[in-house]
Amino acid sequence: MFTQDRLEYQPIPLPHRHHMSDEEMVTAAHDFYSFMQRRHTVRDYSSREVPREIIERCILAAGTAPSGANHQPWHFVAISNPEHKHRIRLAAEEEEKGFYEGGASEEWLRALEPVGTNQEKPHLDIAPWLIVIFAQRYGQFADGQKFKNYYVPESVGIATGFLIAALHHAGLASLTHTPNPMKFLNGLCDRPDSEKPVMILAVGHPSEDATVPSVAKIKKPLDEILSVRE
Ligand code: IYR
Repeated sequence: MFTQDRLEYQPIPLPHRHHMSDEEMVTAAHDFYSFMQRRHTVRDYSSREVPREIIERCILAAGTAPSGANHQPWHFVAISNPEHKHRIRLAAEEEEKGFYEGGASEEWLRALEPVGTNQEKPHLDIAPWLIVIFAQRYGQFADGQKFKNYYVPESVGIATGFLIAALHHAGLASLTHTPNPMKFLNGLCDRPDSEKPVMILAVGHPSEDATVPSVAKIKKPLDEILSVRE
């Protein structure tokens, strides 16, 4: 919803079409699966810088995601400024301390054991970019008038998935980080209260000695995640 003027339904010819045989599509599906299998959630980053243009293009790719009524209820804040990143780290670690030292249930902490997380979040300093993702419950016209957004968590989830895949395609690693609670991000990112912080995506290149938890590579087999009725 970009304008207060009433937008009308106006069909246009489908702008792009695939022209692939079934064989080509099978190959493409296999190739994409292999490509996505090579994506790893990375917690250890090198200090190698990442040009802003790559981040901007990946955000544009995320912005192509489908959304409720095409309202695109998301906002991304990309931060490379070291002081700004450090402020986020300090605030996130403060929240995480509360989480790991009593806020989280025993069951939750047990679930996180094989992932190996704790309250230390050095990636928030070291990763060259932090992308903070906000969900907009309401949109706002230039004059301040509000309008409702629809299917907001679904829409932002899809856009975030696109973003993670776009970053991987561009040769970058990322980490979905969700400090608990996250409201401090509104203040630190200068975003209105009507927006809900969804996650911080740390983005960069893995360090030489980067590791991943072995459990992260155990993915459910097809027969567990798919039922087919033919
Ligand atoms: N926010 C905490 C805890 C955490 C929770 C889940 I669910 C994870 O998959 C990973 C971590 C942290 O970032 O450490």
